Amino acid sequence: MNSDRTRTVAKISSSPTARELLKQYACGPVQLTGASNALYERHLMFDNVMDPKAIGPREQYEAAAKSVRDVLSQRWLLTERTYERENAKRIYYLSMEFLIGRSLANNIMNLLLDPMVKQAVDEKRLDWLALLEQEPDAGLGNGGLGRLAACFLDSMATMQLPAMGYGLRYEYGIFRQSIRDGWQHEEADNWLRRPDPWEAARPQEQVEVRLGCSFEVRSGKLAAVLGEPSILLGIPYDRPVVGYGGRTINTLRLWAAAAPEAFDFHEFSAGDFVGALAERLSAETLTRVLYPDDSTSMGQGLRFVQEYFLVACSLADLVRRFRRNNPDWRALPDRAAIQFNDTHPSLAVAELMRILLDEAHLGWDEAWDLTRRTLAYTNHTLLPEALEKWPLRWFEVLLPRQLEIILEINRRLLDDVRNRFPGDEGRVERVSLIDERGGRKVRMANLAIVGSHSTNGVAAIHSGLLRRVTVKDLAEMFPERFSNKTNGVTPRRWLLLANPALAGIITDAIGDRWITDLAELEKLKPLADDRSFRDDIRRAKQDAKSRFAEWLKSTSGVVVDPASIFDSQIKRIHEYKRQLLNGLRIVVLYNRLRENPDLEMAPRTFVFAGKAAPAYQLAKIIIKFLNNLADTIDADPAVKGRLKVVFLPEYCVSLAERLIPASDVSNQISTAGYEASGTSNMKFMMNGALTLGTRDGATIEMAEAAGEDNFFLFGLTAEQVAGSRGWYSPYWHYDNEPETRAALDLIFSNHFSRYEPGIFEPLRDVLLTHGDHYRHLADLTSYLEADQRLLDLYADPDAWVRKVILNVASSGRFSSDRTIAEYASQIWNVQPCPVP
Ligand code: 26Q
Repeated sequence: MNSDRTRTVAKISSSPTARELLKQYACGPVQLTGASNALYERHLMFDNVMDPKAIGPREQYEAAAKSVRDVLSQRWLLTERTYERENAKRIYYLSMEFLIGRSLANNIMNLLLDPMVKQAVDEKRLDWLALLEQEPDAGLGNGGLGRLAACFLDSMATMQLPAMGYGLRYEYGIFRQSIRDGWQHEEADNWLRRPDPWEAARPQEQVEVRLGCSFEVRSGKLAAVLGEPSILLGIPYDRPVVGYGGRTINTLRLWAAAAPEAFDFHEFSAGDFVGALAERLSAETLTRVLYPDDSTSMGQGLRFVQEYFLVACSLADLVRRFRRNNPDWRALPDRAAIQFNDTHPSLAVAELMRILLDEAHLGWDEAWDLTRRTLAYTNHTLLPEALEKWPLRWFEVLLPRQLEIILEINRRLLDDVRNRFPGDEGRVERVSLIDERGGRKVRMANLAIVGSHSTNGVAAIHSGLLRRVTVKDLAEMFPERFSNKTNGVTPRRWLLLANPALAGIITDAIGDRWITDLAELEKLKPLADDRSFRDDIRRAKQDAKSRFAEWLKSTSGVVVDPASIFDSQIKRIHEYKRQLLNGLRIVVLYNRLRENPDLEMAPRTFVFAGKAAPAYQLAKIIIKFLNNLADTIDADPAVKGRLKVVFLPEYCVSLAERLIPASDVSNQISTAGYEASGTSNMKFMMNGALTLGTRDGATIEMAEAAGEDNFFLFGLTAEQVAGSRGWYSPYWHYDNEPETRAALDLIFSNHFSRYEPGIFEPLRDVLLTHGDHYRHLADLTSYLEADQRLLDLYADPDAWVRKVILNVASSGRFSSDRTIAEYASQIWNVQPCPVP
């Protein structure tokens, strides 16, 4: 087992004995019962569960996970019983994505079981790291939005909030990425091939979902059969969400689709055995696979059905729970706060109205009031082309009743607009829930804003732009509904678990309260002037870099120099995130070294990782470009040992946990105004990387917190980007900036595509011919200047580590605990409900 981590956590948990710890997990004050004692005996760190000599690492992993699951199971039940008994107001977090990653080490840490596990691992001489590697990442998300949902679950459980996550149990998560000849290839992520010890099926709590049509699979595509209403089953699979300290264990409930009967006996007796089974098959297709974030090419019908399925299952489930203790429907907003993670679950506006009208038999006004007071919406994107719109036709076929309700909501809304702004038909057209241009479509963001009491953005700049630009007219009508909730990340996974060495140093210096109150990190500020503390921090970073280099070599054969600067950019590949700008920076540095071999420049390793949506051709070319850049630089003796570029395949939560602690520099270089928040920026800051970034998303607030002197900001502001739309020409930069021109000429001379001439011509289109929409060339020079300032600082190791410490010390605000505290008090009006 990782000895660093053991040391840290043993200290943090003030070393309660193993038996004391286990008592806590046997229900509350009750003594260990006979049954739990037996469990304790049987599973006390997998005693009889395995003979390490006889079984392989996968079996060892399963045994360890099952032991941990047994330890938490009573506490899990008690948490639910407590909420039920207290009739507590609950948070329901609805999300199409939960990017969880691995659970074993995280659950052990949050349960404070490390000392016991370490003991067992030592006694049994287990290869703990190999065992941990057996767990597949639960990759049920694309990126930031899905990972945010997972961080929020951790914070809500840690803060003892009565919360439940609702999502879909995809059989295949985000595709797995491999790189061949520099190109991305996608493979299926069959993460449930082996049984998952963290999930508990609850078939007795299944729900029915009614649809206005039936489906068949025709040549691999789902086709609606009109006029034949059908029923699907939602089967819940629950996963424990362990709060830090192990007192609260909340639930993430994921729905799997199934057909109502194993066979349709009617058809069976008529001899159509295969037809009956095929129906079952098509029902299960629904939750088969996560849609890759392909914000620009929407319009897949199956995704629409998935979204409704999540909404229908979750509302049926939570309404049933509400009705058990609440005879009066009017108490709904006092018992439930439902948060939408983007518009993906916003069909819930219509579905909740349907339940209140048709099942509770309330009048429209009362149903509308309850619906709005229960629901809240978080927006994660400003790109107009990424705002969800679904064809009206699909509603007619699949959800006719919900469509009727949406049209009635719209009729009342537009009446209101015409009353308040007489004669302003332009405004009527803009706020309408229906986009009448082209085929009629329902605007899901408008539906979510109108049908809820709260709309928030995820960083100050983003919330401002949302209000002032993207949905200006709605914000003018309902100003009190709009607010900002700047994102955060959980310091348990992203610091304590991912970086035990740094976590240990921090705890030695200021105690362990930072784990649940990250603002405590402020206390590190004076230590920036403490020589021995600076040495400790430097050593921790150096060790993390060496560990990463060893891991990389042993898993891929790639060799990086831990004495070089590790400069990372890891995120989905997208034009607005500007991996291309980073690539251009590297080409300029490469040219400088080729032209002037004596140039003094600290050795650098540039690391990229990220997936491109399978249909996003240009993003795939960017990946190819970065890989060719890496190969060309490797093969060029002129820069050997000075520049190294690495593209790591299969970016995922587990890779981020390895790479972030080892990074010196974090690149957050989106075109200003386009990145809603960013969250990896926060993880890097907590782990002692310095940020090279644009004034975008939460990076702006990070720089404010750390002081701009301790940050490396560059580039156009969002206002300047917007203001340049009329007149900007990338050719000006090409014509007037020699380094920019030389970099582009080198790319277009096929220097990086010697054997594949012309493959990077699409980059010429993007950067020059088509006007450089994302302003790469406009920001390249100031990027290089900021980069130089960073290199100058690196030359003074003391000054560098000072800034590192000030950054870590200023990162407290970016804990998801702070974010959740704001949602809880300002949107949800919920209080903690401690489990005794
Ligand atoms: C929509 C319809 C059909 C298919 C896919 C989608 C889809 C799926 C995922 C659309 C968008 C997403 C994901 C968006 C996302 O991750 N946004 C990021 O959210 C983070 C958390 O708030 C922010 O930090 C990032 O800035 C933002 O890009």
